[in-house]
Amino acid sequence: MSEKILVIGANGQIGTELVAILRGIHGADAVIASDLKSPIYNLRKNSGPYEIVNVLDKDNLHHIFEKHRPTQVYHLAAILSAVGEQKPKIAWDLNMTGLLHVLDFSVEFNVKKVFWPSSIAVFGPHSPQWDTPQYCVMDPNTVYGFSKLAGERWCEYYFNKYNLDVRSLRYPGLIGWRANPGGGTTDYAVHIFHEALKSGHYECFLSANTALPMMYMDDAIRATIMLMDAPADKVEIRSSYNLAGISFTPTQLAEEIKKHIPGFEISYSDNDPRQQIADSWPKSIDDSYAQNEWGWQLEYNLPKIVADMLLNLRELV
Ligand code: NAD
Ligand code: AKB
Repeated sequence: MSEKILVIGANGQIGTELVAILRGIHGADAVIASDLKSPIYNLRKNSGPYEIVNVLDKDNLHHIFEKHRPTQVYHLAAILSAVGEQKPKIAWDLNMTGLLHVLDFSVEFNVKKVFWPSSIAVFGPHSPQWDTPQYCVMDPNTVYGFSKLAGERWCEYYFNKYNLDVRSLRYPGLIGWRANPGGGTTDYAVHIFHEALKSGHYECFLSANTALPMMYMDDAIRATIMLMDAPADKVEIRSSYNLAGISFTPTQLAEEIKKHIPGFEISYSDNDPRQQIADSWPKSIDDSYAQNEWGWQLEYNLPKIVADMLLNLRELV
C-alpha cells in the first residue's frame, strides 16, 4: 500500500529537513507538508503538496485529515524550551492540546503510524546527569520539559488504550545547516557556526563548561526513519526512546571550529536564563534501548559535525 504522509510543523528546523528526505523516499506527492505559515524557500525547492494548518484549530486540522487520509503523521509543531519559559501557558497549550488533537484524529482516521518527538528536556535536576538512563527520576522544571513528559505519557496511553502505533524519540539538541533552530537552549550550537563564518566571533549564552547532549541532523533524521521503519514488535517503548548523540561543551565546540577557522574567538555572556535550563538537563544520555531494540548506531562525532557544517554553510554564502 502506498503511503500518504502528513508532516505538521514542516517549516521548522527538523521539518525542513525531514520533508525533503521523506519526499526522496516516498515521492513528492506522497508527503503533505503543513505549518502555520507559508512554505519557506527550502520546501518550495523540494516542492510537493502543502497545507496551511493550525494544529490548535480542531476543524481546520480535521479537514486536513479528512482531505488527505494520511497513513503516517509526523507531528513536529511545538514551542521549544527557551521560548516556552517566556510564554508558559501558550507553550503548554500548543504542546499538549496540539498533540491530543493529532492523537485523536489519528485514531479517528486509522492512521497506521504516528511520530512525535520528545526531548532530553524531560529530565530534571534530580535525574542522573551523566549517562542518564531510559528509566529514572524525572522532575523537569521547564514548561517545555513537563509538556514533553506529559506528552510521552499520552502517547503510551493512546498505544495501550486505542492501539495507535505511536513512536517517539527524546532528541538531544540538534545541529544542522539547512534551517535555523526555533528558540531552544541548545540553539547556540547552530548560531556559533553562522557567527564563526560571518564575523569570526561568537558570544555564547551558555557558560564555557556546560556539557549537553547534541546530535547532527543527518543522524537525527536517520534515527527517526529507522524507528518508523522498525517492525512494531521491535518498538517496545511507546513513551519515548532515549537518543544519546554526543556530548560537548561550548569550549570544546569552539576548539574544533578553530581547527578550520584559526582566528575564531568565543566569549561568554553572564546571566542568560537559558543557563538555568541547561543546568537542569542531562550532560550525556544512555541510549542502549534504541541500540538493542532497533539497531541504532550514531555516525557523526564532533569533528565530523564541524567539518560538514562548515563545508555546507560556506557553500551557501
Ligand atoms: P521549530 O520551532 O523549528 O519548528 C516548529 C514548527 O511548528 C514551526 O515551523 C512553527 O511555525 C510550527 N507551528 C507552531 N505552532 C503551530 C501550530 N499551532 N500549528 C501548526 N504548526 C505550528 O521546532 P523544531 O526544532 O523543528 O522541533 C520540532 C519538534 O522536535 C518539536 O516537537 C521539538 O520539541 C522537538 N525537538 C526538537 C529539538 C531540536 O533541537 N530542534 C530537540 C528535541 C526535540
Ligand atoms: C531545546 O533546546 O529546547 C531543544 C531541545 C533539546 O528539546 N533543542
